[in-house]
Amino acid sequence: MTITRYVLNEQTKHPESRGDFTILLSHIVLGCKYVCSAVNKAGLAKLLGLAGETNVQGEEQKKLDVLSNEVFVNALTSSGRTCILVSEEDEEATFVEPALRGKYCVVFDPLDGSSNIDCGVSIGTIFGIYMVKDFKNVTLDEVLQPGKNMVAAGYCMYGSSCTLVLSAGSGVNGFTLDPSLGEYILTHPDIKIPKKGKIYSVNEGNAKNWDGPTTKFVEKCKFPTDGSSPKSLRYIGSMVADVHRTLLYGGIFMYPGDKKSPDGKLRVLYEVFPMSFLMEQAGGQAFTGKERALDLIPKKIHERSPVFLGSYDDVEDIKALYAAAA
Ligand code: AHM
Ligand code: MG
Repeated sequence: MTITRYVLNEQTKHPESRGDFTILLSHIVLGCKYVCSAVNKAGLAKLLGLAGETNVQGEEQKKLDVLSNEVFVNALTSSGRTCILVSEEDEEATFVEPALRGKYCVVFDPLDGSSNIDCGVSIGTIFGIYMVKDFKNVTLDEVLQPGKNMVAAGYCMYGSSCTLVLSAGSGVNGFTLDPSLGEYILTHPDIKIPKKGKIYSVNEGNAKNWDGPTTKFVEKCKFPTDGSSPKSLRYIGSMVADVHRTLLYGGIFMYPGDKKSPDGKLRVLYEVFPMSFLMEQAGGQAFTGKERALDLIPKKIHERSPVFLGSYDDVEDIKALYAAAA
């Protein structure tokens, strides 16, 4: 089952559908294949290292970040199915020129985990898709919407294999690129996250500045008082890889706020929302420390939020600690 056949099959379940989503997705898939090939060749093609530019968060851009952003902006605009694009790498949203406009807004991080590029650790692309009513008269408000309004979300992980995980609002499916065919094949149908996990994933180097509930939660992971075994710690520092492992093996991934960065690090629109959408679709939960992550209403396109996401029971535990501290 290739991703193309899978999406076409899904389309037949919606007789009113005119194939716009299928076309949009095929352009996203093309972008993922292109970036996958670039990532694989990066060491050889001298794509590693700095591009000499700084992005909107003041971070140095790598050549691969710049390339991936160009690839996705081109793939999405040329699909003729998008009207607004928000990329982590671009300070302003891109309003697609009127002749090429369609009904979808795409928010994306073209290459997440950039600190891992030069040492060959897994990195990925994250995307979320909103649908607008009137694409001829769009405003930025169309993307400043809660994540629960997304119609689809996904990521592609450039790791030991190239894996695309997608949800269009009815479950989560994983596809692996067969390099000999150049096609994504359905390898992980209907992914469900285990109800409880044995792994926690967080940058513990920030522990000094954590709040009470996060500190207590991690303490409980290491020194459980209910007779259960301690959890294992796994932290790659690439959200796509850390979330992918969490989705398949269960457990919890967290990027909490702390005294230095009360809003944490991860960006709401193109990191927190798509991953929270996938988690909920797989039977897990995503929480900000205050509310369900998908209920957040972003005020700015590059807004950040703390996030705790993963297995249902593990997220329940952190929610209980925040409720007790409130
Ligand atoms: P980036 O978008 O600049 O790559 O930053 C996002 C990444 C995530 O992939 C990852 O979860 C996080 O930053 C790791 O941050 P830290 O190095 O602070 O642990
Ligand atoms: Mg990122």
